[in-house]
Amino acid sequence: MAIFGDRLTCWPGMPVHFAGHGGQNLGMNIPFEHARFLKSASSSQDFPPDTGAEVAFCGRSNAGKSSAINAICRQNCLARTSKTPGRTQVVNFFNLDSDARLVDLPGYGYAKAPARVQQRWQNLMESYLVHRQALCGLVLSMDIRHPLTDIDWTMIQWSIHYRLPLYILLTKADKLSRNAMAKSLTRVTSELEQQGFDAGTQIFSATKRTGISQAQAKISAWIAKALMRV
Ligand SMILES: Nc1nc2c(ncn2[C@@H]2O[C@H](COP(=O)(O)OP(=O)(O)O)[C@@H](O)[C@H]2O)c(=O)[nH]1
Ligand SMILES: [Mg+2]
Repeated sequence: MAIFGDRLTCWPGMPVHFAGHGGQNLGMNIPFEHARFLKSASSSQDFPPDTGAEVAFCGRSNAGKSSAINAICRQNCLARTSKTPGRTQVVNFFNLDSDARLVDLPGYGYAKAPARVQQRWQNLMESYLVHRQALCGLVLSMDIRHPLTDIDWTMIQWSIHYRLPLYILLTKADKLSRNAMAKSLTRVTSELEQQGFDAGTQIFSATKRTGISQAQAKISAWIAKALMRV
């Protein structure tokens, strides 16, 4: 079984903990730009200790999850991006603070992957999403040109089932005109409403740096809320 050493080529240094910057004091001022790679895990045994608060990014392969993490942290090479769908078979953890992390989950929905690879992906996702106590919110990235595929709906339903707050990024917005962008946002929002799902949705572009502050605000609010409960 090939385990892809995602993002290691980009790693500029050792993981950093920010002394004197405990999660309880994070409030809305999470130092996204200081985010550092913590570790890659190819099985649940390798996950870091299940403490503090984590926000995980999920979505189809190639939807722009890793690019979104980089843009939100205002770094170019924090999470490794790829033009080849489905290469990532690990869960990547990034420290925002000693108590707060972002997590880049492996992508789903790549048709060419052999069944055993897909099964392994599913096991890894389940071992993370079902059991992870620190998980306080799920960010679902969907290409704004192809939103709400069947597997996206599965993730949405799953987030409800496991009571995970969900937030949606409509990524690669730079690929559409303003008008088409607005139409896609309206369509997604109303389809979610019709189906009875209450998930915030926003337009996002890593390339044009659109929607970064809005996404940061959502993530910060989730983390602040989760850490106050601890
Ligand atoms: N035009 C454009 N391309 C993007 C954007 N975000 C990601 N991409 C490209 O989409 C591909 C997949 O991105 P990546 O972040 O690796 O997707 P992931 O598989 O979901 O992590 C890469 O070639 C990125 O350069 C964006 O906002 N605009
Ligand atoms: Mg990725």
